[in-house]
Amino acid sequence: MPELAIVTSDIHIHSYKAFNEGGRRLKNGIAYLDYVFRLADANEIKYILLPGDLFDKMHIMATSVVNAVTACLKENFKKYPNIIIISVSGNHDQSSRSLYGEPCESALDYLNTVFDNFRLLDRPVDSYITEGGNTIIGIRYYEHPEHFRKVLEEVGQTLLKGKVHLLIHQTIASGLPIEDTIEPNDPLFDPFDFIYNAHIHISEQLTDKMINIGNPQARDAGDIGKQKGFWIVDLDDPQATISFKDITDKYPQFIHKTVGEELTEWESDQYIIWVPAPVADSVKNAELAEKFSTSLKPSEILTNYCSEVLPENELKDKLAYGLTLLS
Ligand SMILES: [Mn+2]
Repeated sequence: MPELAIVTSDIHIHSYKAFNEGGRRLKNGIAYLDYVFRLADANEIKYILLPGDLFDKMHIMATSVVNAVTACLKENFKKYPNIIIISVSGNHDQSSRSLYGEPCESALDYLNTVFDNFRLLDRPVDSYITEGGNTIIGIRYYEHPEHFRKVLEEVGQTLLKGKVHLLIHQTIASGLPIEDTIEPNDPLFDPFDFIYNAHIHISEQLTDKMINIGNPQARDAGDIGKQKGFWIVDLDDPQATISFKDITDKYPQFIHKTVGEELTEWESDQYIIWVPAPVADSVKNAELAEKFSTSLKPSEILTNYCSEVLPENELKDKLAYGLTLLS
């Protein structure tokens, strides 16, 4: 029997004020949690690995969010008593600074306290041994790269059983103009069989044994054009089995629409960012904008272009030749 796990992170459940018609932002976050449990149960998957940012607002949590997440987990753990969530805290779960050698307050602490099947591995000594004898170990989000490296080095020196799976929450392969915490192929990762990194909202396989998990639902305009989903892995053979499940279309996506444009049925269910219609700054520009609008056919744009730039005696021949190139 393979020992399967779902790997998901950065759900960022919150009662966002924007794009929140009918309270749908919080509802969608809870719907995703429910979906993960159902999927796990239907596929005999025992473990849900969730390295952080279950929540979004860590300092003052909305009552509606605390209540909804607690009720959702209570119901699902009761319905599916074999399923276990294994987690570490992300920066969005933490309400105090996360520094080396100091405790850190996390919103996930209460879930760890309330639910036997919610295991928080914020202290690396809390490693979890699966039924099949594999080890799950975690490092919570650390604010400073050197603090993270220190803990990573310590964890790597402990003797661990079976395949060793490391859950982390750091800036790795971000592609952003900020300094990453660590390189994916750093030798400090050598002691681990597979590394699952949260925090970056782009799903990507970084090396043979490391992924950026990515977020399962669009959270903001930064998610436009990016695949959203989660991963499934066999803990006995992670490198050969890790696979991404694309659910981009399952929940609303952010889309741009021009003010005044009509919405299709699909569009009306999305998170719509309305952008102003382009305004021409003179009559001449308005005419040009109309002649070269992207809503025109290529042949129309070419005809308008040739009429604009060619002397009259050359127009007919050159335009005719140009049109043959388009077909
Ligand atoms: Mn994060």
